[in-house]
Amino acid sequence: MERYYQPEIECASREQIERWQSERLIAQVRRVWENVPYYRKKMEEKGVTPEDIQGVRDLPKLPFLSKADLRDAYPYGLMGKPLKDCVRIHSTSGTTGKRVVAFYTQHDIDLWEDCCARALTAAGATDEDVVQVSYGYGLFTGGAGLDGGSHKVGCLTVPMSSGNTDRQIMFIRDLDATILCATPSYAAYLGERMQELGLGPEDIPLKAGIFGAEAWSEEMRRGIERTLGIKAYDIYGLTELSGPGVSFECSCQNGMHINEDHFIPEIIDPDTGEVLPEGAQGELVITAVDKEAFPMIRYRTKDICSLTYEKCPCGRTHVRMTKPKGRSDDMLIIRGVNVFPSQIETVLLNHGYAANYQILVDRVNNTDTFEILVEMTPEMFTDSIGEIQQLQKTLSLGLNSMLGIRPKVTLVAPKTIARSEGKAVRVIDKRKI
Ligand code: DLL
Repeated sequence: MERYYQPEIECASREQIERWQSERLIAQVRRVWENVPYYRKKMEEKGVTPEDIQGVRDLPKLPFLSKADLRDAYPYGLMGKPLKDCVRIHSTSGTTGKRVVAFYTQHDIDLWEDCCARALTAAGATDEDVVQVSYGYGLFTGGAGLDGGSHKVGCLTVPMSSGNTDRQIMFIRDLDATILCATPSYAAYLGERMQELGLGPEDIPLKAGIFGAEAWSEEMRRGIERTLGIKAYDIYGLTELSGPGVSFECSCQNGMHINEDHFIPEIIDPDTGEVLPEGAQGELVITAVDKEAFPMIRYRTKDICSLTYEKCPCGRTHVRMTKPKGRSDDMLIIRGVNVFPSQIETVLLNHGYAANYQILVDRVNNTDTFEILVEMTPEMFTDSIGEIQQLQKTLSLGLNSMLGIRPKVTLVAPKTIARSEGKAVRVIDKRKI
């Protein structure tokens, strides 16, 4: 049995990690200065040259890159290598504006797969495992990333992609799949479908799942762990920074280790851009120090989280980030109150509902309307109007105490909210602001 564990990197001392980061940062800044006119101009505007960057501590001197820059420079303006050296593109699932298109050299693919292999290993994978990859394949990074990582670990890889849920369940059972990779909402749906088919956790051989690409709560984790009979691990990443595997959970399930030999994290105040101290919550900014084709420096992820350098019992020394509680741009401002979909999910799951809900926001007569459609589970289904009204009221009050604003809650029959095979669509905001 072989494991793809690299303790010399993953458990390196802080001094060693910073030495690697500094060396790689200095070289990356120089490469970008020479090869990416768009970023060089940004550096010139900020009055900084490669000579000013002598190590990680100089990172704050560099300008940020944001999604707006990616849009400005679309599609080729941020490339660090000529097209002939690139071997792949991937793209985001974003629905508004131009999609992000990211480029990869073979070296970039190797380091990305390395990150995904570490994530699988942290979830217990060895070359004896069968990994079913149920993230979408294609432009989305989920399928290709975990597939590549699974190959690196030496697992038998089942490239299922998403969809056709009954066939997914059949393959898990027939091929003895031990690890499932999917979005958490799709994993929850698989569990629901299994229950409908009369199957319990004892009927499937899965032992672990690697779920990410969208925010999910601890309550949702417990639900998936229960219905699938597995340990559910979080994995984080974004297309601009290769894809899944920027960070991943270890068996302690207490924050995601950022692959610090490849990525340097910072937390900033999203309004002022000021770098915040360890433990403070803010926007995650990542510098990719050895990506070649799409070299992101101080990229603003928009994801809100915090960092801890505290020792992790698993032995890995790479810094941990908390689960992103939502994106600063996913945050809804309703009647002036900041609302994150994840807060709503927590309340619903605490009240025994499944995470099938949709948030509807509109503006009528200059006032925001705020309604949440919540699916009843088959066990709690009732068609007594009195009972439904009582349940709606209880939920609405529960949400009010979490959010500081009271939504209208409408309970709907089981299975009426459309399921997604990829990322769930949680918010429908019809306001034209
Ligand atoms: O979602 C990459 C990915 C694929 C990650 C599979 C994990 C597993 P994008 O489509 O570019 O890439 O979306 C990136 O998704 O900025 C976060 O807002 C969100 N996101 C990704 N992972 C998590 C997570 C992929 N574990 C955007 N928790 C990011 C919360 C996540 N949000």
